[in-house]
Amino acid sequence: MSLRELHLGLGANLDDPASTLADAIEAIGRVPGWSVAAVSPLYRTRPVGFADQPDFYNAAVALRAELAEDPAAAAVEVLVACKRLEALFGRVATFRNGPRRLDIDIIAMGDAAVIQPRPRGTESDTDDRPLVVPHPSAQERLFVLAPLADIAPHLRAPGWRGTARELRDAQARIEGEGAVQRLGAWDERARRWV
Ligand code: PH2
Ligand code: MG
Ligand code: MG
Repeated sequence: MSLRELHLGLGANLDDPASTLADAIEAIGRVPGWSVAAVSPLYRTRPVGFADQPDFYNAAVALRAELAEDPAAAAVEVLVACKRLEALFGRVATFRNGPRRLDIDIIAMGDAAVIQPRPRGTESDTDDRPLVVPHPSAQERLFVLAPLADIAPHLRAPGWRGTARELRDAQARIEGEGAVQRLGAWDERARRWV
């Protein structure tokens, strides 16, 4: 086992997304061996990939997680935990980029770079893409980069063209400032965004 830095992206756009995400962060912190190091502000974001659905709420969290020594095994462990939490929060399979109660994605896992078939039962909703860490689309998604840059501005995951802050600034110019809107900061005591 080894202690790894882990950055997760959270998204939701059904029912009460802000409550779901706050409760999900609580649950993430209760995964054995994981501890939450930082929680980003909450953002309301324009849907990417499939426009005709409610706005998303997005956030990012930084964790220290006790995980397998082998990076691929560690990534699979994280994936399994994230999928279990998504199911616990009532996620049902729809279609790629479609609406969901809770999505938890691995954005980056320290200096690990992994491409690994997904274990049975954790395949994505509609296709059989492998598990890829760092997340293959993170660099092109302001809804990932904006909250991430708030908690990890200097993070530069393997293969990235720049730091989280540089990528966010570049992507904000592409998507336009209206693509994401910061709603509030995480209040550690209230365990909510305020
Ligand atoms: N997640 C997607 C597809 N599109 N758009 C926004 N704004 N936020 C998301 O979290 C999101 C999305 C697939 O996971
Ligand atoms: Mg996602
Ligand atoms: Mg996902």
